[in-house]
Amino acid sequence: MSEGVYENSDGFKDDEPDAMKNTDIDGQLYANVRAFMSSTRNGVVASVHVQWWKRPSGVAAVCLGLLCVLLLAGIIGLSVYYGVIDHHNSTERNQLLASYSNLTEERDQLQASYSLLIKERDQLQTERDSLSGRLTYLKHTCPKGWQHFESSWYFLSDDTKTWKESREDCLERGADLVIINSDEEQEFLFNLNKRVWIGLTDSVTEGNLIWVDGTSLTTPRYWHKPQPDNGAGRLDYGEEDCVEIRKDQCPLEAWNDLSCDRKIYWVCEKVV
Ligand SMILES: [Ca+2]
Ligand SMILES: [Ca+2]
Ligand SMILES: [Ca+2]
Repeated sequence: MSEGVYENSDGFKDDEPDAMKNTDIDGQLYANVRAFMSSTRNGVVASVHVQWWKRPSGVAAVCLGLLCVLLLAGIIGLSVYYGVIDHHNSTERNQLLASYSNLTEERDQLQASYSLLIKERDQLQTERDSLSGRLTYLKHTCPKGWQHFESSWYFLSDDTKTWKESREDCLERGADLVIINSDEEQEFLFNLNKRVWIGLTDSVTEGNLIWVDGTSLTTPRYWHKPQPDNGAGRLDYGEEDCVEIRKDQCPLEAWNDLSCDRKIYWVCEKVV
């Protein structure tokens, strides 16, 4: 710095004091700046102001200042960083708390629904047991005038009607003329010891015997030979299209086709 000053020393007027000419820039720079400022030699003033940073104390001040700035920037950066992190964590924590609250509410609702379903299940089981008991009771308790055999109820009439009238009576009772499904059922009906109509006819198509539920006659069948003969051509018998169980035959050979207009007893069957 002193060198720069001395390079311009020729610019000083001869009548200026020696002290001013030999000014110790390092020690008294600022004290003499005003004196230089008042000089018309601006080049000297500019040189003094440009070179102050070359002093060690100035460099140290600059470094210290930069260090302070860096430290301040670091502190600010860390503060901002942790502030952002804290804000982020706080937001996540709030979201987790909200989710936890929602899950807790849903869990409580599910528990309430589960309890309600358990209660309804218990009620349905109770109703089922009650209905099952009621059904068992009804299956073993025939209405008045009916007989229970295996899985059906049977009504034996105490008067006589044509086949068609007999079927109408059964239908009014919520049943139909009996359909025979087994040897046991055939024997049960034979043991009633009456001539009775059963639910079998070929009135629609001669020779095509069908039950009242619309099914064709297959096995078993319990004809008394040579039945069915459709009247055997005798005019006094007429057309024989309806089937009876005769009481004077063998239990498993007791069927006979008969004129549907004859009036005999009948048996209704209700499957339970
Ligand atoms: Ca039957
Ligand atoms: Ca016939
Ligand atoms: Ca016959």
